[in-house]
Amino acid sequence: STFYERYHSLEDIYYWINRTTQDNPGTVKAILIGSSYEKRPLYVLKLSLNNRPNKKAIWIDCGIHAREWISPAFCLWFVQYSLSFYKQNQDITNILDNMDVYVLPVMNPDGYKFTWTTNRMWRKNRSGSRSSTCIGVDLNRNFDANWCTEGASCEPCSEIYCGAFPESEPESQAVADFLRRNKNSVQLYLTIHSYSQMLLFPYSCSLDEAENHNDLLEMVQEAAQRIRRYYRNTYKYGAGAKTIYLAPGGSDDWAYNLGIKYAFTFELQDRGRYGFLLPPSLISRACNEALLAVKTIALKVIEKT
Ligand code: 0X9
Ligand code: ZN
Repeated sequence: STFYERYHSLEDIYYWINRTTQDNPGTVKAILIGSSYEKRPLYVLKLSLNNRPNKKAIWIDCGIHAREWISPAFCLWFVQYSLSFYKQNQDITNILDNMDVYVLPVMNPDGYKFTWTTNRMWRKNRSGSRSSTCIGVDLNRNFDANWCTEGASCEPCSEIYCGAFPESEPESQAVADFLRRNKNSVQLYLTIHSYSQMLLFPYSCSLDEAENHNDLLEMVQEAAQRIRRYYRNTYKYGAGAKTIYLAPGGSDDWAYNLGIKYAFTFELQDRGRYGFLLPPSLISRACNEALLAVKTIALKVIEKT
């Protein structure tokens, strides 16, 4: 199997980030956007495949939840695919001619490291709190979108602990700060999770309908249709709260409210057979399906804007 068909330790991923920037000096840059609770660097790769000025951008983050290993694997896959198939594949060429892409391969490095060394099923980050001996905040409950209402917990021992206040965690704050600084260029926000095979869009923090609900629905419907056609696999799709559950404080809803009107959460393979323990032999299938969804949605954003 190739490098991209295996899961990688955090050290390997940092090494890969370094190698990828060195090998692609004109097109890939690493941007340090902050550091984790345990002081690990948070690097975003900026892919800029041609020098057209004033380009819009796509943001993709992976690894918010530590145990969802297919997610960082997808970010690596996406970068490799973009660099290899620019000028080879029409869809990715069209996308990269019109948009830069910011890729955060591991938003929660401390948690990811912990799943490799100590507890494979860890979800949250690794921050300590004054009030409890329990460790970790759910970074996808820590954003400022109906923060800590129904669907999150204010109990530090909970798997869906929202933290002491919105953006209390250095990881969520780094991402939020970066997106605030770049909100005029970023038009499409994507966050990659697993598992359950779903393509979700706002809102998850309330039962309200997003103002462009029909646009968003049409985009994920088309993506799911193409996955069914090309890979014979089924993805559910819809607004988060009605498709999966009410879950406030998520990054997608927050980015949407910031003004990034195309915001999506992808839940990759599988539907529960292996769950978070998706075997390496299924990485390529899972990533190709997600890639098809990214392409479908990105092309539609370019068409609409
Ligand atoms: O609960 C979550 O954070 C996500 N599911 S997961 O199994 N990967 O934990 C779903 C997130 C959907 N979006 C929001 N809740 N904003
Ligand atoms: Zn997740």
